Amino acid sequence: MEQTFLMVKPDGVQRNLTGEIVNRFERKGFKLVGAKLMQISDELAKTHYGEHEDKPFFGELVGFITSGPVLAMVWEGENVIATARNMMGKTNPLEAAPGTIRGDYGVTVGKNIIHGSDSPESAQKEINLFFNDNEILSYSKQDSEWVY
Ligand code: RTP
Ligand code: MG
Repeated sequence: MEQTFLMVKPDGVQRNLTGEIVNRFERKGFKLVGAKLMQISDELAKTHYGEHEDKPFFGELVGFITSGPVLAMVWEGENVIATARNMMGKTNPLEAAPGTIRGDYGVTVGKNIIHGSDSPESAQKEINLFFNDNEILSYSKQDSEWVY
């Protein structure tokens, strides 16, 4: 089953939005299979956001993501990668639709509450970067085909 890496960024943790965000993905029907509250090191942040290293906002991005605890998570379900991106909304909260996480709670692009993998390749890479194999659990919730 498809898995994605989602992370409540430091602003989401500071603003007490972690429960709200977990709630949205649970209610949507996805399954939480890994989670940890952690403070990201400079090295991990630079690897995670490596694709942006030449961008003018890279320093600010790394500084922010390492500034406080984040909730790193692995979620599982059919099409969870693309669906989670839709539920997050556009990168810039100004353009994110109401009803999305960034549309409902974000204001500025630099502090947009949540990260989510943008493709199957980045999901695999990011899950491996943040989690050991034994930190991702395999379990069933209900004997049903439509509950992931
Ligand atoms: P993320 O990787 O955090 O899930 O966000 P994303 O895919 O929607 O956006 P991406 O293009 O990967 O950008 C990564 C993060 O960099 C910050 N950013 N700042 N100041 C700026 O113009 C700017 N542009 C991007 C955002 O916090 C974005 O989430
Ligand atoms: Mg991205």
